[in-house]
Amino acid sequence: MILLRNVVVYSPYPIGIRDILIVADKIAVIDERLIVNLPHLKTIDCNGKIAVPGFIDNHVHLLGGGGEGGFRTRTPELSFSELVRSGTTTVVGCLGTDGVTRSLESLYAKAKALEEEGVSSYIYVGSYRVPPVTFTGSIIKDLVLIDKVIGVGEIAISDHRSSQPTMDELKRLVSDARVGGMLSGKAGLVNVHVGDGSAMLEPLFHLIETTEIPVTQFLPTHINRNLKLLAESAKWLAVGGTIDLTTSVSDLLEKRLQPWYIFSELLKEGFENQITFSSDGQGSLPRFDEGGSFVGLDIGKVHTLHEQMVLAVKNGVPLEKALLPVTQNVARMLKLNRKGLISEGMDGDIVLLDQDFNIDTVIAKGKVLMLNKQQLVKGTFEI
Ligand code: FWO
Ligand code: ZN
Repeated sequence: MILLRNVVVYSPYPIGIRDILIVADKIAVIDERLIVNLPHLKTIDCNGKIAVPGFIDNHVHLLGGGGEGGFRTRTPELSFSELVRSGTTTVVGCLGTDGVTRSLESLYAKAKALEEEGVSSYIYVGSYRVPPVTFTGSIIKDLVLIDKVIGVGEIAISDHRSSQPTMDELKRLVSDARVGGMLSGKAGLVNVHVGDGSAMLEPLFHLIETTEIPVTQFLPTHINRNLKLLAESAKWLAVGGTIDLTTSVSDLLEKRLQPWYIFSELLKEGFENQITFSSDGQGSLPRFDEGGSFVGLDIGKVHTLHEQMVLAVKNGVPLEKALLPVTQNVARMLKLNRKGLISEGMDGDIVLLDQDFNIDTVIAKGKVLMLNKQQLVKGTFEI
């Protein structure tokens, strides 16, 4: 049992200074002044600290990804500590371009390992390609029978590395994801990797126009990869769609493509509930020099999720708004009903930020993983 004393709570909405009692893995009580007299109570004095929901990263290559420049460019797998230090308490794992040397079975085992080590984890089935790789041969069966599976992705469109899926193939895939989601009470979300190709979001518009499938079944990602795609996404927002912005972008990337900046602009137009951030952690990212020439590959970093949220705040976005793309909006898209909110009955996933919004303390499923900037729990084989 953990008692957080005198903490400024952003649920993400500001609810004032509160005491928060966490019992086992849940937030049990939130009140102005709690008198608790129980054995085994761990009290954390939170004076001057801000409690926010643990961050949810909806697109991470848990096993590593890449390989697009040959075997040596396969990227390494994620360590548990990187998640803890990023304040990320819920993660969704995916395969990427490579659905051959990376398997769903390994992805599942990695997600299970991270869960055992202390965070919440889920996975998407599929890779870039259609028909998708699955566990059972069927997206519907995977969603219904395998707890960790909450959707499909990252399915590539408008990209030279995609499988050039036909509209009929995409229709069947999305329909399976939707029905599998309905039958299992999960989101059945389709996470769509959008490349630099000129078709941009065209296949997705076609899908929602020619089927009964709602726009909320999709989460297109990497929307901030170029200005044309970003401009095109205004239409997607206008029909009620949500867009995902990749936070593992170079500092050199121009301001107009930085997630924090896009969010601050779209906030003014009232789209704050239709934007999510994800890190693309451990995925491979092409790197360019100041002149724009390709110089190699970088690796996506999960800590960029928190960084972009903080950049939004430091550039004038209220904290309660800046938190939306990394907490509540993601939980809604993924139908994670006990995540993304500090409220009684929700999972005990809380991050304490210091006055400068640095990560100070991380609690996941009621377990303290980091306290006063000291990491308490490490991955199994980490020193
Ligand atoms: C993006 C992940 C890309 C992998 O287009 O999609 O390559 O499997 O590791 N990364 N293919 C990165 C841009 C958004 C910058 C991936 C990658
Ligand atoms: Zn991608």
